[in-house]
Amino acid sequence: MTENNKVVTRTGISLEIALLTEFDEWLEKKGFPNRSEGIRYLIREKLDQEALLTNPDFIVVGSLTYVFQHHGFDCTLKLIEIQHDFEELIISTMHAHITHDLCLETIFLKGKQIKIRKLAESILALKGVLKGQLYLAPAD
Ligand code: NI
Repeated sequence: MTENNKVVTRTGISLEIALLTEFDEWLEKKGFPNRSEGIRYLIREKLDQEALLTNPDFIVVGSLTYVFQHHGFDCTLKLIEIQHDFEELIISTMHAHITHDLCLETIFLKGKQIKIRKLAESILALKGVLKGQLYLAPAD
């Protein structure tokens, strides 16, 4: 952390009353103690998101969670094959049998975002994978 990360400065912003009211309601709902914390959070989120979207080599951590049918489509075998193809990105995998037909799996990931997105696309496009979601965050 550089010295600049510790220095706090004040700034003022102008907002329409309606937008500020909406923002205050959001802060209340989310449990932020004050506007500064909420604004800091939103700026950080937006900057991280931009960095994620614009730099393919950005190192991220994340998880891919999906529900799949283990019967038919060779889904289980294909999932294992794909996971081995991308083994350098995978920290661990958790599997739960949620019904007789359905499984829930979460893969914990770390690596270049472009590669992780490719892995996620390969898995979510598989026949038998019913739904899924990728979550990414900066690694540092
Ligand atoms: Ni299962």
